[in-house]
Amino acid sequence: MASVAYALWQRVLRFDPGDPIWPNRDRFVLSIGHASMLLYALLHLAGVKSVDPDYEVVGELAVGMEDIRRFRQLDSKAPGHPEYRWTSGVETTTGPLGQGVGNSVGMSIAGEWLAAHFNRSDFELFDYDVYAMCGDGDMMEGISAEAASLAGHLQLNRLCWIYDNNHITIEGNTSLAFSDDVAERFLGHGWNVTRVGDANDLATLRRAFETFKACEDRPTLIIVDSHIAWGAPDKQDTSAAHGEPLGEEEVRATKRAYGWPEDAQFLVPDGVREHFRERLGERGARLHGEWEELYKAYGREHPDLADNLERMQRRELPDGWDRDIPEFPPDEKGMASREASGKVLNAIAPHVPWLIGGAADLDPSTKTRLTFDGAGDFSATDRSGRNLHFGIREHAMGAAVNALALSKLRAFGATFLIFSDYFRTPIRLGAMMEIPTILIFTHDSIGLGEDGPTHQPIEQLAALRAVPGLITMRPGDANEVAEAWRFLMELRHDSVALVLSRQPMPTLDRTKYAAAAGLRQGAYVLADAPGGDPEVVLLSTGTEVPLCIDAFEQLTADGVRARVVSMPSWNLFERQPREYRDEVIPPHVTARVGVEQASIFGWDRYVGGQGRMIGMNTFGASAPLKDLQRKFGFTPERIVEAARELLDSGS
Ligand SMILES: Cc1ncc(C[n+]2csc(CCOP(=O)(O)OP(=O)(O)O)c2C)c(N)n1
Ligand SMILES: [Mg+2]
Repeated sequence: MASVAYALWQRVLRFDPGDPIWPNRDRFVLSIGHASMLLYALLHLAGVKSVDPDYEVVGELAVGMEDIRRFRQLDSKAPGHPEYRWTSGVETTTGPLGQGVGNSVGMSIAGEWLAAHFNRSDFELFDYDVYAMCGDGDMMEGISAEAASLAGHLQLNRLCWIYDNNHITIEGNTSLAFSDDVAERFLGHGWNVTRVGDANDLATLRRAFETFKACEDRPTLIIVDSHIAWGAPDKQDTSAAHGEPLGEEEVRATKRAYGWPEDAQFLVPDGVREHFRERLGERGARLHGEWEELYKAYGREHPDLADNLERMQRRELPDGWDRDIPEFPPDEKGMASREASGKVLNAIAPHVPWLIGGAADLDPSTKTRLTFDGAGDFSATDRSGRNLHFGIREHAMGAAVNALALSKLRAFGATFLIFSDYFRTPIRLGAMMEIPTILIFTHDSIGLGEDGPTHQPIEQLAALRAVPGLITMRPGDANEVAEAWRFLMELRHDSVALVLSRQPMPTLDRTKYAAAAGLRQGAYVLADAPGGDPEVVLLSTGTEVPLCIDAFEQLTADGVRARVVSMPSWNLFERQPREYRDEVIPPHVTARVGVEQASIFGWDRYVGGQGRMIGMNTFGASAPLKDLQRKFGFTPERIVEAARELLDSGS
C-alpha cells in the first residue's frame, strides 16, 4: 500500500507538515493500524512537526529516524500501533481492526457539522476530506458494516475508504473465511464504489481520487487490488509476510527486486525528503496559509464565531455556559437520574453550540434528546442539527463519538448501560487517547424491572470502573446529576461514563445532608452521626443512596452512630489524597455496609474484610421493581439488619 499512500499524500491530501493540527486539514486514518510503519514513514519523509499539548508547534520532527530505528521500543514515537497524542500527525489510535473506519465516519460527520455551523458566504472555513485506509480485517469486523451503513445513509460525500484488497490475513488467504462481494455490499450501503486493479498504478489511483472528489452525494470506497510484501520473491502474497519478519535473505532479495542498495539500512536517498516537501509540503503550506488569511478576515467579520472556534480548539467553554443549570428542590418522590440529566443537558446545550450527540435509537429512554428551539436533527439534508441519530449501531456510535471529540466537538453518545458491552473497545480507546468523550448510560441496574435479566446490567459498572482513566459516575440524586454535568463539561482530557437510573429516586434535602458538590471528590460524607465519629459506615451509589439514608435515619433513631457515604465515582475518589479518603472512610471503622444493585466485584476494597456487601451475585429477573428489591435485599430494613449484625459481632 506504500504506492497508494504515496499517491494520496503527494497528490491529493491537504495536510501541512508544519502544522499537523490545522483545523481544516484532510484527515488520514490508518485503520489497518498494524501497518503503522507506513504511517511513520510518511510522517518522517514529509517532515511533519510535533505538537505539544498546549497546541503550539514545537518544531521537532514528529517521527525522527531514531524513532524508526527504535520501532516498537520503549519511548519511541513509532510504537507498535499508531497512538493519538503520543505521535503528532496520528489522527486517532488504531490497531483493533474496524475502529479507524468507525472513527472516520465520526470525523466526516464533524466536518459536515463544522461546515454548516461555521461557514459563511465567502468563508468556506471547513471543507476537509476524510480518508481511511482499511483492510480485509476491517471489512470482516461488524463495525465496518455499522459505520458504512450510517455513512451511506448520511450521504457523507467527503468520506473515502481505501480498501487494501490483498486477500491475505493472518491465518492465510481470505478464502478461508471471507467471500463477500465487497463492491456489492457497499453499493447496497449507498456508496460510490470504484476499483483500482493495480496498487502501483499511480495514474489510475489518481483517477480514483478524482472520482471521489467529484462525487457529491455519497461516500466513496476505492477497492485497491494489492499484494502484501510486493517485491519479496518468496513471501509476496503470503500470510507469512503479515506475521513474521521477512528474514535477512528475503530482505536482500526484495531490495534487489526494487533496485535498491542491498546492504543499506534505514536509507533515505538524497532528494526524497525534498520531493515530499515540493509536493505535499508545498501544497499543504500554501492551502494552510490561504486558510489562515481567510480565517483572519473571518475573525473581523464574524468575531463571535471565531471566538467560538478558538475556544473549541482549546476545549474551553463559552462564558456563562452553566448559568441555567437548575437546582432541584428536595422532593420525596423525586425523579430518575436520567430525567434530571435530560433537564441539565438541555440547560447547558443552548449555551455550548458545539455540544452535540445522540443515542443508538433510544433517546426517548435515555432522555438525551436536545429539545430546545433550533436544536434540530443532523441528517443528509440538514448538517447543522445537533441531535445525532446513530441508529441501532452502538459500536459505530462509540467510534463516531470518539471521532467527534477528536474533532474538538463536545460530543455525547447514549444507550442502556447493558449495551456498553457492545462497544467496550471505543470506550477504552477514548480513555487511552485522553479525549473528553461523554457516554450516557441509563437503565443502570436491576431496578429497570420487567425487561428482565437480558437488560439488567450486573458486571457492566465494575467493567467500566476498571478502564484506566475513564471517569465513571453514578449520581445519587438530581442534584448530584447537575453537579456531575457541571464537572464533566470542563474536562479536557478525560472520558466520562455517566450512569443513570430508569426509576425515580428522592431528591435529597441538601440543607439537611451535605452539598452535592462533594461529587467532585468522587465520594463524600452525605450524612453523619452528630459530631462525626461513626460506629458504622454505609457506602453506596446511585439509587441505593436514598436506601442508605432511610437506613441511616432508622439507625440514628435507635441511637446508632451511623454515617452515609455517597460514592458517585470511585475513579475520582482514588485521585484524592490519602488523608481525604481516610477521613471519608475511616480505616478504624470496620463495620461497613456497601449497597449497590450491581456486581459486588471490587467493592471489598471499600467495604473491607469485615464489612458486608449487599449487591448482586447472580443475574437479575423479570419482575416489578419492588419485588426485585425485596428478592435481592435492597431495602432499608436489610441494610439496618446488616449494620446491626456487624455491630453485634463487634467488628
Ligand atoms: C479486532 C481485532 N481482531 C484481531 C486483530 C489481530 N489482527 C491484527 S492484523 C490481523 C489480520 C488483518 O488482516 P488484513 O486487514 O487483511 O491486513 P493485512 O494482513 O492484509 O495487512 C489480525 C487478525 C486485531 N488487530 N484487531
Ligand atoms: Mg489483507
